[in-house]
Amino acid sequence: MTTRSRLARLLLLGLAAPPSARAADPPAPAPAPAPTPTALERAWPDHPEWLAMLVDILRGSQLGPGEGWFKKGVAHTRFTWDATRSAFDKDGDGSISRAEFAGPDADFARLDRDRDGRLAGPDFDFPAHALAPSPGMGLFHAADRDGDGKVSLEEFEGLFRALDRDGAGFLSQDDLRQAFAHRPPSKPAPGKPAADGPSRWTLVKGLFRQEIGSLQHGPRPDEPAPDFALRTADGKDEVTLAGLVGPRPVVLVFGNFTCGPFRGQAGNLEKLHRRYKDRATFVMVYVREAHPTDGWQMDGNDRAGVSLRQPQTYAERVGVAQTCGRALNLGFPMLVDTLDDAVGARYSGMPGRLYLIDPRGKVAYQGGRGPFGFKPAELEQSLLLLLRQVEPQEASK
Ligand SMILES: [Ca+2]
Ligand SMILES: [Ca+2]
Ligand SMILES: [Ca+2]
Repeated sequence: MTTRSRLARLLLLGLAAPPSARAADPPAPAPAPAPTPTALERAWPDHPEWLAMLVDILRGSQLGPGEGWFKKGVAHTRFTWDATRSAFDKDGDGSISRAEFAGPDADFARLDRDRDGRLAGPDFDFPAHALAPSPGMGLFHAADRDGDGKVSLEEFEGLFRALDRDGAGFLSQDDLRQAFAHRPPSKPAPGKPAADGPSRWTLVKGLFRQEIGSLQHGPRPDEPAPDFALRTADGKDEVTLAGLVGPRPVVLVFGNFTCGPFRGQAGNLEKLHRRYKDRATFVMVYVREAHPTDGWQMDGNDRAGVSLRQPQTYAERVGVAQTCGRALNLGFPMLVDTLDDAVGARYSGMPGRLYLIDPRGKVAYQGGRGPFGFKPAELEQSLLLLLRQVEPQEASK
């Protein structure tokens, strides 16, 4: 709270005057030094994540990947390539062979992401951010017409028909090349916001309402995962993290309905759950809306029919969580965070984030801040390596 009140004072002073006036102000009788982004950085030399975000917002950033706290709020895992190589590479040749791994075939195959028959550094490289454009992402978004994060057969056929404009009954190379050509996003001129981008005020408000993310950075690997007690979306049960921690690792999924990129991950999350549901416990924590109509509204949400204000009561939040649950149809339980965002703030779970908790109740993997750091495949890698440690050896085959 001290940080917040200090900051509120600085902000009120800083945003009240245009930059030119601030620069020209004499030191007296002005009430306080002008809080330019540089002055803010000087006031907090340890440069916490929220400050990186605030400073970039004040400098006109529209919060793309690699800006604001996305520079700092990256994934942390116990299972880096170096740690994994030390544990498994017995002959010291710089890679892990199938025999050196010794776990189940299916696990080795999932870990060998580049499918060259061994585990090495490139298997531990992930795209710089979760929304990086690619032909596959273009195809996915064109096909997923109902926006539930999964492409059904009907949707795939619908896309085929849409692309087969002349009704030939087949698609040519050029049809697909043109439909999914990589087009770099148009960037606004330096210092100028995008024409349809959010204003600085909208972003500052979203920052301090913790809609665009939590002010804290969340627990890191080997730190105890903070316990919590939350009710399920159907209101029937109260679930504690302490009660979930046991012989099986726990996967915590933070997300909310108005975060389009989170909805787009529903298929990835459900596949992950189906693959490991007998070996790990999955639970979602429903958090504050990222893009309510009274905050940083998104056109994409309006097109998807997801337009709602920030819930003002717990019952209202539960209602939105239930709607989200029906739309995304995930096979694991959903808990709803309290209206004061107690759990989302503590875990830095807004607007979406992934955690892996080990059987001692400690964090094994903390995903990067959503949406750019939300990478189910990256969590899966840490989960597989954790399972190798915690499952009985006789399970190997
Ligand atoms: Ca080796
Ligand atoms: Ca490999
Ligand atoms: Ca769909």
